Amino acid sequence: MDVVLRERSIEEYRTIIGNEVDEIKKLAEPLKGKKVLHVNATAYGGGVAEILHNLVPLMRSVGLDARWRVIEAPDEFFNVTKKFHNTLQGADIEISEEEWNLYEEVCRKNAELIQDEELFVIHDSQPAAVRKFVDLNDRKWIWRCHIDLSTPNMKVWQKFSQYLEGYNRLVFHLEEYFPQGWKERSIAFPPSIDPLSEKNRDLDEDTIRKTLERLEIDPERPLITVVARFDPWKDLFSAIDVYRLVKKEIPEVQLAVVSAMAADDPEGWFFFEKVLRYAGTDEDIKFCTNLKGVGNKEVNAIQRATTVALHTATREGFGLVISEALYKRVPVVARPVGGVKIQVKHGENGYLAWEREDLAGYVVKLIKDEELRRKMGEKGRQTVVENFIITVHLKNYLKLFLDLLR
Ligand code: UPG
Repeated sequence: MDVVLRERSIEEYRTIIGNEVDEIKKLAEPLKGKKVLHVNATAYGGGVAEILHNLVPLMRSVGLDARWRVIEAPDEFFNVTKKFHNTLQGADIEISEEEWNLYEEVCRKNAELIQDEELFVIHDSQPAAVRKFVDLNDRKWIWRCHIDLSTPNMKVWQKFSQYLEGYNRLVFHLEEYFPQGWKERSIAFPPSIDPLSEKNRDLDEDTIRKTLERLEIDPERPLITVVARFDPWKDLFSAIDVYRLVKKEIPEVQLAVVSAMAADDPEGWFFFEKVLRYAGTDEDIKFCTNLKGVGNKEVNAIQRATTVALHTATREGFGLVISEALYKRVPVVARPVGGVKIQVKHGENGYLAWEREDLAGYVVKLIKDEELRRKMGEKGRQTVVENFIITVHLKNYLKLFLDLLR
């Protein structure tokens, strides 16, 4: 299924990056009309869909004939690919022969829908094997990995990596994710957030206040926010523990757990239930899910009303939610993992710590010190504008395409 894209113009970004817009247009000149197909597993929920909704229209706006397709697959397929997601980030679980066969079969069927593109960007593990079943060897194939691949389950990786053989380039968020034996074909650049999307653009005070009211969040009391899918690696249990430790010192504190159910994540429902049970009857923990109508605008409003953003993930390819908070001038307290490390500069725009007690200590410090929050907030905004906004990301893709089509 091709995803319907909205219109976007690179000109709209002039207010943010000034004349760099002209540089991007020039860079894209030789790529005019090139057919680029992005393929992933879901049009809704999670970081990859978030990026593609913004990036593909922007690629079109600089002249590329870019499209985005979501693979068609039954629910059982996503049970298997969630296992890939978990094992490739290090989980010790088995994938049966039957599951591998189902995976290949679904990718083979989706490969039949592939036609005459010149460049393919295949995102994450779900559609990776499509390449194996497409005979277009003179085209350029990119595998874009969104997760932390530094410590994969080797048994799964050895088998899975065979599907990557036909790719010209593997793109990771960080160099530390380059797999052994694949370094020459690998490159790294970070993903991005879109400052003009509904998730990140400026909101007026009234919209923010009304959103909080609807979600029963008190705007007068401090708010810790964690935005993360219901996924084992996000460790929402620790986020609740940190909040409880903070509450001992600051009883009026509230916690917003902003979490969506992604269409390609069957495990989400189980985690949702576990996290709810763990939170118990504490009414100051506010669950803000897509089931309650929390979409991009609401996430934006909650992030803007946040006193301190918290992120307790134990593995994180990048973590768009960190940049989303920093861009809104909200300091972030997080664990020093994967892509979080390149966004949060300890003591500058937030704090990094592993243990729950330490994380809670930093949250308390920030809640109590408005001036510190203001200073860190400014630095955070700058970090994102310089490194993690969509125009930087677009440039990196354009350079990669130019390099491959040379
Ligand atoms: N989000 C919502 N509503 C929610 C919860 C999340 O809109 O209730 C959004 C969130 O605002 C963000 C995205 O979903 O835009 C989540 O992205 P991210 O924090 O990056 O996490 P993942 O969904 O796990 O995304 C995967 C990787 C991650 C990487 C991302 C993009 O795990 O590390 O940054 O892909 O490459």
